[in-house]
Amino acid sequence: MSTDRSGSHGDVADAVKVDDTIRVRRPSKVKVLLLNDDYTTMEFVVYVLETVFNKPPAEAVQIMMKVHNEGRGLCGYYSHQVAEAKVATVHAEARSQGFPLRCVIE
Ligand code: TYC
Repeated sequence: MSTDRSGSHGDVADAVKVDDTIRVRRPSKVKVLLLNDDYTTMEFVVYVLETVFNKPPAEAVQIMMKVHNEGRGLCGYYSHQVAEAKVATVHAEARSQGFPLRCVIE
């Protein structure tokens, strides 16, 4: 059985250009994490979780304590663009208050 559907005009391979470009697929959502340090106050971290990451107060305290005890904790999953903006907001607010708090995308 023939697979040549080009009619009587010869070789399909010569007539058709195949677009075999491999495109990069970035994950649609990324993790945003807070990291522990010895200087940022617990109150400020809870404030950040409530205001930047929209966490209810009890959950904000839980996440803050997890970061404090385990070194890092999940703030949420966001598009890469939103995640970058949240990290920038956290760093700007922390620096404005003199805290070294770090927030990262993973
Ligand atoms: N470890 C800090 C303290 O004892 C509190 C803290 C929690 C700091 C979470 C950063 O992401 C953090 N004051």
